[in-house]
Amino acid sequence: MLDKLIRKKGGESKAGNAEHPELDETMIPRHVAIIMDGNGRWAKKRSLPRIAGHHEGMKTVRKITREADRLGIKVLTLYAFSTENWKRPKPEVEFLMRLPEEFLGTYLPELVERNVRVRMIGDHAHLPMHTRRAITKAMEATAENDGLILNFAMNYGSRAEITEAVRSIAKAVAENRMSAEDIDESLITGALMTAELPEPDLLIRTSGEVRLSNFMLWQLAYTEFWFTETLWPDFDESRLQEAIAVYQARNRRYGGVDKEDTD
Ligand code: V07
Repeated sequence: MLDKLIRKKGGESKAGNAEHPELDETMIPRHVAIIMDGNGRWAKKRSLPRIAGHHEGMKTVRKITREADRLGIKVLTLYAFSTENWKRPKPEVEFLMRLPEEFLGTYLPELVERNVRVRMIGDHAHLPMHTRRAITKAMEATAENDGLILNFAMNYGSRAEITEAVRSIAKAVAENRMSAEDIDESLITGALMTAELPEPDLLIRTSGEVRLSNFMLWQLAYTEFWFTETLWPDFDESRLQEAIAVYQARNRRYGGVDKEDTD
């Protein structure tokens, strides 16, 4: 009852929460992470080459970034390229590696104007030079922005990330800069590439696959998961709103009780 009274009234339908006017603006997830799956399948259904699906998926990135910002989400992490994706046919990998340039060539002015900060997690050292250059330019151009953080996971693998964190901590111990007894969870959290970000509140995976595929394994320990059959190029504002509505309904059920302490 009380949550109904607290919920803000009006302004929503015009702003665009058309299909989910019940969204509670006081309970928007801070950090939403998305595994953007189903681009190849979207293309196949239309007898188009896989790269056409990737290109269409890029347009969805713009749409969902705008909607995330409008809803007041603070961090949007998008799994754009995994360490496994190098196994794909070379022409497809080359096309994918051009997408950051195309995306930023088109939308960087808009991101700057909207106060969005572009970041990335993953191994940038082994990306093609042209890809790295485009992403670095965007990170520099938006470094002072304090609005939505648009965090691309590029050449990212969670086990590699954790391995690197363990290596850096082991080095500090070996060099007597710290002792093994000082190692705790917060130290490990701080050694990951997401050190400056809050943990994801909500993970979305599109296209009906129900796996983590080496994505943010440490960071997702307490995250709510939401899966949809919708293919990424078909994902839109109303699907994001639906995911958040489900997230809010789940969280509301705990009403003050620690989520991890219910049975
Ligand atoms: C990619 C489009 C979305 C669906 C998933 C696969 C294809 C945007 C970027 C991007 C990355 C970094 C950046 C700016 C934009 C991107 C790749 C693939 C590799 F700084 N979309 N997108 N990168 N797809």
